[in-house]
Amino acid sequence: MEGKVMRSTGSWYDVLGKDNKLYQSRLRGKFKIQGMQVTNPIAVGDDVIMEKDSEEGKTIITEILPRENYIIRKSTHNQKFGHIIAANLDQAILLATLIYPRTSLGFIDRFLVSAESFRIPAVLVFNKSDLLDEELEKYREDLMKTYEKVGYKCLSISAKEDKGIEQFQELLKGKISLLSGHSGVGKSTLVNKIAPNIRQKTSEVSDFAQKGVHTTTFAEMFRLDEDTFIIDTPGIKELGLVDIEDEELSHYFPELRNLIGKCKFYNCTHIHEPGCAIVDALDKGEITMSRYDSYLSILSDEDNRR
Ligand SMILES: Nc1nc2c(ncn2[C@@H]2O[C@H](COP(=O)(O)OP(=O)(O)O)[C@@H](O)[C@H]2O)c(=O)[nH]1
Ligand SMILES: [Mg+2]
Ligand SMILES: [Zn+2]
Repeated sequence: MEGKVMRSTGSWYDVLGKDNKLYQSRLRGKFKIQGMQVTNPIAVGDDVIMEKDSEEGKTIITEILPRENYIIRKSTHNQKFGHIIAANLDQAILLATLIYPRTSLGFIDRFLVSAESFRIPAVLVFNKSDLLDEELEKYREDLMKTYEKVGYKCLSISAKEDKGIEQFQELLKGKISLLSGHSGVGKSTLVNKIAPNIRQKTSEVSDFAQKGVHTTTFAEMFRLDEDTFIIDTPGIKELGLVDIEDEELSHYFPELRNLIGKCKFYNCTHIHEPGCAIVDALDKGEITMSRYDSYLSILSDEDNRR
């Protein structure tokens, strides 16, 4: 029978069968995925084939179906190995806030670059609209325009005051979505609102201000209705930029990608070369400065690309 991995606890997996039943499953013997060195052979979101185990209600996973995409991070223990966070995503949603806490544009752009590199459509959802004064509201509108122009879907909501929740649910409908964002932006509050049966612990603002608190928790997928799933990744602060070469980076900014063939030099880094189409567009105001700043910042920051 075919099923979808909802949760992993190391050696056991919760797999939702095509019969709508949840099975506790484990892998048969050694399981090797070709061409990849990973610490976990199976991740949340994987579609698998399983057989009945001798024990009632338990199954054995015999096969992983090909992945459409996946998010992988370098293992914290062994840099040679990757850890797959989730597979087969329809979209990656970044929940951001402009205040309390403030999500930086650099962080947003890194998230978008990651999603591009994994070939997963990204969506920006700005929460806590109830906290914005007129000036911040205007700033939020400008930001949304910037990102929409580049091609990202954006939404403004207030999980607390029930604003934009229907649009958010519309966004999720029929899809598998990863929900990401800094601690404190309201992920749990939002999930509780749209799926009260899941019930997530929300933290007070003072809790997330503590730095250096390291929590390792597994990604988990929740079913919101028949064909709508949301993946929560507690403890995962950012998707991470894995193995992106300098020359590749501009490909992961859609507005830069469009101009790449137009620079005078084929190996243009878009920093100081004459006849650079990207710097030209920047001068003309066709590219937003903060986006270009993020490009330069990621380029100069080796550590953030592993
Ligand atoms: N004012 C306001 N506060 C919110 C909103 N959404 C969540 N919060 C608060 O932000 C804090 C952190 O929320 P939580 O859901 O735990 O964030 P998480 O760390 O992303 O899961 C809690 O005190 C929530 O009540 C919102 O839309 N407006
Ligand atoms: Mg939370
Ligand atoms: Zn250039």
